[in-house]
Amino acid sequence: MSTHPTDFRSDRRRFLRLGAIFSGALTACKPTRPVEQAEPSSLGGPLSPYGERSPSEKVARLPGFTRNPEIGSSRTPLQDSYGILTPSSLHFERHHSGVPRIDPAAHRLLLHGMVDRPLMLTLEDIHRLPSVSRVHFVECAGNSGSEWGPKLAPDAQKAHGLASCSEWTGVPLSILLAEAGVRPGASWIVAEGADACHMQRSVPLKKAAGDALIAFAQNGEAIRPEQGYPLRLLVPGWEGNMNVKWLRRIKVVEQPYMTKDETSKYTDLMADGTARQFTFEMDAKSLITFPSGGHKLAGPGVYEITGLAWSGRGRIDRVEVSTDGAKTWQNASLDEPRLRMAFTRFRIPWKWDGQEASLQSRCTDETGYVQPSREALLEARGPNSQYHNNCITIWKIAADGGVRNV
Ligand SMILES: Nc1nc2c(c(=O)[nH]1)N[C@H]1C(S)=C(S)[C@@H](COP(=O)(O)O)O[C@H]1N2
Ligand SMILES: [Mo]
Repeated sequence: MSTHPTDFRSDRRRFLRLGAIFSGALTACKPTRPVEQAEPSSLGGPLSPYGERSPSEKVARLPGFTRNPEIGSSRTPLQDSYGILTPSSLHFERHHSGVPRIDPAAHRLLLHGMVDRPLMLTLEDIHRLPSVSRVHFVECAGNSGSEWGPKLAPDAQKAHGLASCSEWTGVPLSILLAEAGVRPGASWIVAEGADACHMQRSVPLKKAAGDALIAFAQNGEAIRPEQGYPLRLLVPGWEGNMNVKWLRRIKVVEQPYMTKDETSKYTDLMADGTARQFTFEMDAKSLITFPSGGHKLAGPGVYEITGLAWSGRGRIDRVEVSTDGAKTWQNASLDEPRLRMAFTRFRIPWKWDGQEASLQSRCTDETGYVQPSREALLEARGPNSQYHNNCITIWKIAADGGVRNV
């Protein structure tokens, strides 16, 4: 088995020459006419105060719930994504008690506990403080849970859609902590949401005073209600649950509070029956988004394999792709910018010969951590785990072009 990735650039040149096969088809096309156009010269639609996508576009989140539609999660259609940003309208959702309707004028953020000067802040106060914008993924610890088996989810959305990536704008929590004056002996914070479940999570003070943000904007506008309007805690690279939405309170404390959202229900149960107390960081993961489960290749020929990679520990340094069942691997090209704790888009050209094929990607982050195979992950973690699955996904291409998760 060769693990030497070959240089993809020579392949790329071959690939572009193959573009010639499309040229006949292109010249044969008729010029486009707008749909339902009465006369070629009639005016188009009016101006609008808030934009909407083309009515021809149907890509959507996939809601899943057991009893009430307020409590559950909806998944991002990763297989239909372009680039690294998730449109806010397609950002996955995970709500424990529905989306609260919050009046921004009445909302307050309380910062108290082991501090010299407790703060009670309005949104106006928060907007006056220095802020930053950063691109980060949010991923639920339960994402890719189906990949533990035995029944694998059929497509990228169902398997991995509890992950999305946005540009978040907010005030570094470090600024508020410095303003309040953290007392000696404090080493954690507890963050609390204003939804009915009052989601509470303990975060080590080092992370809270490090890169955590009190975010009020997402992709250039106010955070969507589903994502925590008007404020959410953003804990870059750490499990989704810690990114407390509808944030109303931060208490500086001396130890983790072991809240209801931190019980054994949310831990990783190991093979020997012991559980990891906390698993904060999301391990490096990658998946091919095209072609992926549910897609159907039109026929033999040239395709661009593309996908997403991310790591809770920093930047993605490398993504390798195998199209022959992990016998050989090639380095994919990585779109810039490659941001820390953010989606990175990878691409590699591929010529499908019409035979059965097995496609997979494997990423390495800047710490040198390499994404494991399913066998390696199961060996390390045992059969009891539900959370924090980051194993390699294998898409099987059938001779008829159909794509399955195997
Ligand atoms: N207040 C509050 N915060 C919350 C939750 C919640 O139910 N209530 N869900 C958590 C979970 S489990 C996840 S995975 C993320 C999901 O964030 P999103 O809905 O913006 O994708 O929010 C977290 N923050
Ligand atoms: Mo979650």
